Amino acid sequence: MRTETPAPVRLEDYSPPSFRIDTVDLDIRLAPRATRVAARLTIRRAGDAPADAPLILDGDELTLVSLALDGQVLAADRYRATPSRLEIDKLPDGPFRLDIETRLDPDANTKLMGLYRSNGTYCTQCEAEGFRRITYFLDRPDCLAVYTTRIEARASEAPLLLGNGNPVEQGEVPGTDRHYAIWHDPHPKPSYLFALVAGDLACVSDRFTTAEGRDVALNIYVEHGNENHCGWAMDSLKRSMRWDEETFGRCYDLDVFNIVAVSDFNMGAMENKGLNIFNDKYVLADPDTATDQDYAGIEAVIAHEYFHNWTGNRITCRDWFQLCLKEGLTVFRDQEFSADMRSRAVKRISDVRLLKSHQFPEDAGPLAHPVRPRLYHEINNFYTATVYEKGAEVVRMLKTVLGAADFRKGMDLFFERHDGEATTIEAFLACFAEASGRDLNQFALWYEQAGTPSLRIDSDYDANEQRLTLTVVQHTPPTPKQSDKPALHIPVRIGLVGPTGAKLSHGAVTGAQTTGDVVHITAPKQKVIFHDVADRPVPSLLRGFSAPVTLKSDLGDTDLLFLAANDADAFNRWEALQTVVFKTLIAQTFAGPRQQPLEIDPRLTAAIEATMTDDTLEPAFRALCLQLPGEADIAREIGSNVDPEAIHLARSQMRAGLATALAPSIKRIYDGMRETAPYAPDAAAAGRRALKNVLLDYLGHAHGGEYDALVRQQFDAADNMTDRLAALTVLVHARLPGYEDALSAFADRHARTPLAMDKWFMVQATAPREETLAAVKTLTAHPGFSAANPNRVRALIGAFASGNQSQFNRADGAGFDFIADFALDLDTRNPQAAARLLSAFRSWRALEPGRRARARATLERMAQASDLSPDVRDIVDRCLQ
Ligand code: B3K
Ligand code: ZN
Repeated sequence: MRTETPAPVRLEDYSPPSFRIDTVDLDIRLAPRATRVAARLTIRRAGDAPADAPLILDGDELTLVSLALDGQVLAADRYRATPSRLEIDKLPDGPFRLDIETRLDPDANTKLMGLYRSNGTYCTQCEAEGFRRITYFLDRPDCLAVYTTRIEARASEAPLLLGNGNPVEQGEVPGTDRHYAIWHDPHPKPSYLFALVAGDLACVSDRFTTAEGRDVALNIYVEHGNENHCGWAMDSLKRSMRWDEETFGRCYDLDVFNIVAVSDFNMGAMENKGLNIFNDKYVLADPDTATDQDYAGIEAVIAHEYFHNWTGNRITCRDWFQLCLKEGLTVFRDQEFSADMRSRAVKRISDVRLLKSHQFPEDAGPLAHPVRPRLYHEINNFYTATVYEKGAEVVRMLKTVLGAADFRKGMDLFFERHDGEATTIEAFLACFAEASGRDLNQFALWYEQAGTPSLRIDSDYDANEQRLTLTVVQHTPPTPKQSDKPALHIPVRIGLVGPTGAKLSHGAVTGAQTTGDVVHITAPKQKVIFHDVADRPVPSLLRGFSAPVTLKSDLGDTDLLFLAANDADAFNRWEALQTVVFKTLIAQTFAGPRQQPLEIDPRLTAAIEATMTDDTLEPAFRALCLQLPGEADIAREIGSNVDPEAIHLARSQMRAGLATALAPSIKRIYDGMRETAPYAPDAAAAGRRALKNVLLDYLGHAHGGEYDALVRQQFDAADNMTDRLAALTVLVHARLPGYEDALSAFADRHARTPLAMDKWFMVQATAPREETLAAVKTLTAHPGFSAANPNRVRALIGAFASGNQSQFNRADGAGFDFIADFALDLDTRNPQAAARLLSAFRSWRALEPGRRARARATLERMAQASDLSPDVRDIVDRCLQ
């Protein structure tokens, strides 16, 4: 019997709360199985609320111990309490004081929401709706209160007691083995930003003086023994703090900033006010256990959470539909930070790759939703690539539309006008409209319409008239609950490249508004004319990926390869080459396995070789150009009737073909990228390793096995995880001689470092081979694996489901069944993690009929299961809709 689907929450039903909670005083007495939470709330009725409206507080699996109003115990007939709700009638207008005592069992909390223990450390996660698992509350983001938190625990069990804000007092509890600390956060905040940590942790400290002259203590807390692995995170934090001052004029606003790394955490990190809690994956790094990608990830996530202090915390969301107000904007800010710290072009290409591989498939499948959704069943399922990554693209477009100066004016106005408030996308956009004097009504549709718009651009050059005419057609495909969609305001950056490869100038542009090189496309179909163009140009369209659309143009391979070699816009050089590579891969996929060896257009091979050997280009950029699109990317471009096995074969053949054809130059560049200096995580050194390792992947897959020993040699000699893991991946995925020994050697070396062992699980789970499913099943019994730890689940099970297209989508359906069964079991303990795992099914409708039928059967089987969590129910139902 299937479980009931609860009623959805709708944006149009928003109404402000009937009561205000001004202050929250918490007294939390920690014990592993019986924690006691005494909450004292100062409440008053909202000015416009009806006098007889009851107070309805949210709860989730709570046990009420006692309840008092203004110091008087409340009679049982004055309230109704269930684990999920506390309702009190006949309350005065106030202000009045409510004392609520609840009892919790942190050890039994396997959902990792609310208060729980990770490796003996008490910690919390309250976003989105976890505070209601600690005490009854108006657990909604528009209820802002000032919090004071007293935390008490056994001194031996938890010598460290951390809360939000600034420390006020600490001491012993006389006559007991317990101690306490009091924290006060002067900034009103919503309950989702509440946090506490208590445990026995090591601390790494530093200081930062803000531009306003505030001296801030910075602390990073980690498990004992990890103190030496926090240097990069601390460095990233200080750089983030300075950058936000310089770029957005935003200073930190408390005397302490604490970061705690825990090993059991459902996501990357959490921006709780003054007390950020992190998945240890985004804090701990040393060259032996973390890759360059990990270093970059730490820098980005530390920055992201820090930037939330202004975009999210000081200005928060009115309701959860406005999630992109804080997430899209903060992702945009962290992307800009990383671009300034590293190479802007490389960062942009990496971000667009991520957007296309994660967000585009989401937008094209049954889980598609607008950047600002209008309806949800389970808010935790809306922390998506659409809200985060597409949300960031919309903010970037806003900057492109307005120009940097007006964008900054709009941001300043937003900070000035809404500081201390819980607000909306409309209020955000109004600041930019006002600061720039522009009408943003059409632009606002980006927040409302789901689906990736397609843009078709055909060009026609008239030599007599010296005119280039671009015919631009836009269309946004239908998505669940949205069929017809009006035209969007799409900013398209365009440059004209002349026959020599140099910029070609032009006169007036008619048929569209322009600002600088940005052409504003606003109608379903537009003819844009560039006048006074002296030579036939090759148009470089959508430079820098100025809008999140799928672009199709009439540029042929000759023009694309010309752009790949000459475009002044690095993003478009990469994109042009990718477009030709995609065409080859797709043609090969449809040609079928018999066409072997694959015919690669010699002009493409030459272009790839030219990029690889051009040492005027950054190595990191060359690495990105050489990396073939992933199998899921090829599937996305094909769009329907996808055969993942054929895609895998086509991609393997192309890699082997290029490797064999270019082996001597690949080997020469590989040798040139070998490092003699000790490991450093900076962008330049990481770029050289990236190029070297993409070349190693080619060599390891060249016909004839000539380079097998080289791969093994790199594995044995590596003095850092980036090089070691790259070599291990080639050894295992290509099944080169000695791959099993290499796996054992890796496991021996890293057995005591779970984050390094995650890479060992991941390499095996992503091997594109028939045997992988059985291997993954066996690995679930490995002592280093634990289904209770989200990082382990992601490394083994998540990597198989989302990172191994040919094996998850096996023709016999066994991949689907394995993931479904694993998720159903996980759902009984950690619904959020289970729901996230099931997002691997988001593209099932695009599969060829046989696999599609298997996927449907598996989803239908899940839908029939009883006792599904709301999280999993929501994903399964939407996948099937
Ligand atoms: N705001 C958190 C994410 C919370 C997810 C809740 N299911 C981390 C971040 O985006 O910075
Ligand atoms: Zn965020």
